[in-house]
Amino acid sequence: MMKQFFKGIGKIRYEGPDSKNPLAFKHYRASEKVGGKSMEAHLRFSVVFWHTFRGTGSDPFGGAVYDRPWDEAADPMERAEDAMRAAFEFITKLGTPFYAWHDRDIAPEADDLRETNRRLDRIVKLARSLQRDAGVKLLWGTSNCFSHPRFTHGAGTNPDPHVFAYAAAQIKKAMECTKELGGANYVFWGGREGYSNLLNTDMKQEQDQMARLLQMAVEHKKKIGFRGTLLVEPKPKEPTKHQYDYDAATVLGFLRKYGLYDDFKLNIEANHATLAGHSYEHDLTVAASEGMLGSIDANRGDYLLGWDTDQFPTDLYSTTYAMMVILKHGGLRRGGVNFDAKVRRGSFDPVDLFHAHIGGMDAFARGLKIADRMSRDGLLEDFVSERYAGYKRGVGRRIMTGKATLAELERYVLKQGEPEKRSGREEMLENIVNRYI
Ligand code: XLS
Ligand code: NI
Ligand code: NI
Repeated sequence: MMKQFFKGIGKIRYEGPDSKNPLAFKHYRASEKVGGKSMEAHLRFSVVFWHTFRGTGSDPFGGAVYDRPWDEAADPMERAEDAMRAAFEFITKLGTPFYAWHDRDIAPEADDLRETNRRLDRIVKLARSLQRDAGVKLLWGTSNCFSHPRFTHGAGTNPDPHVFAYAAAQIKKAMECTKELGGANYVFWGGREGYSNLLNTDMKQEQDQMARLLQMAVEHKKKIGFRGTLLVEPKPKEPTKHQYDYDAATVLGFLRKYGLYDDFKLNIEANHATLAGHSYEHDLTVAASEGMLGSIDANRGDYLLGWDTDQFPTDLYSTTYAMMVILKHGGLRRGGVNFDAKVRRGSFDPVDLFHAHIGGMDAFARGLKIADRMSRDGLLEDFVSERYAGYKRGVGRRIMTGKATLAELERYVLKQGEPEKRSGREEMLENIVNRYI
């Protein structure tokens, strides 16, 4: 008899916007076509292993509050297997096509690396058969090089090359496991790749080290024939005071500087963008307008709190603006909408995990539909292209094609005088968006 971890909860179905059933989708219908493509193919939803199956509800003021039925066994490997089975029961009932993990979420670390890797192999084998049975795929794997005490001063940016070597070994193995499970991407989030005090830090040395680690990862990817995309996930702070991968623009500059630009794309997370003082759509636009948007971590921060609260995304403006950027730049391709989000400490029942994901999926489904309608009507696009149309002709064209000089433009102004004032029409445009929402 297979253990059941979410007893009494069946497959989550689409019941439409009028349904009052909290365990039904009101807007997300996997097979429904939006602009010629199914919602499932547009959104490529993914459940994260860490928050959903390894989260305990702990915070700086108190320990674990979730009593998860998959965490009951005495043996840590039996707990790991139970958690993996619970994950697949959950994902199958919810109906997302993808999931994502850190190495240490799926298999607990042992006393030495050899045994730790053996544990990983055992769990990867189980995951492989569960993936096959459920038809669920791995959106990305990643390595947790930030929780263990050895990474207190960073992983790739650690002043001690022995720690660097440990991170390298971990990444090697995690990338191989990701390949084994057919992962579509592999993510680098540099949890402690930053500093807390400049007095003990050689910033340039640390960034050179980080680049070396990423260069080695590119080499290893080629060596083992891993076909997924390598992604860097920017975040400005937390846990360190200052993280080197501050935001999308900073990471793009870093990748360019170190010759890594063609081998990576970005994974953009909402709450990280807002911690950096940007909106989600800002960082998505920075990445997407260069063709560097690889995937997205979907969540939401709290504007009244200054940390990474990782709440589930329910704000329709945010999901709409995000989907506008994504549709405009041709979709998520190999990426997905990955719920890097957790239920609140007080939401400790397993059913809360369903409510949270259903809400996030519905919010993105609505964002997708609204963004698709807006883009088909084209009002906003037309406004923007008209706003810059001057650069397609006359003096604007000469500027953009490199023909104009400062002297020529001086003559132009002397002849033409003052430019005409033109409103940016922000309020009108916001009202247009509201009409669709
Ligand atoms: C933490 C990050 C992390 C990455 C994966 O803030 O969002 O969860 O997505 O390491
Ligand atoms: Ni985060
Ligand atoms: Ni994330």
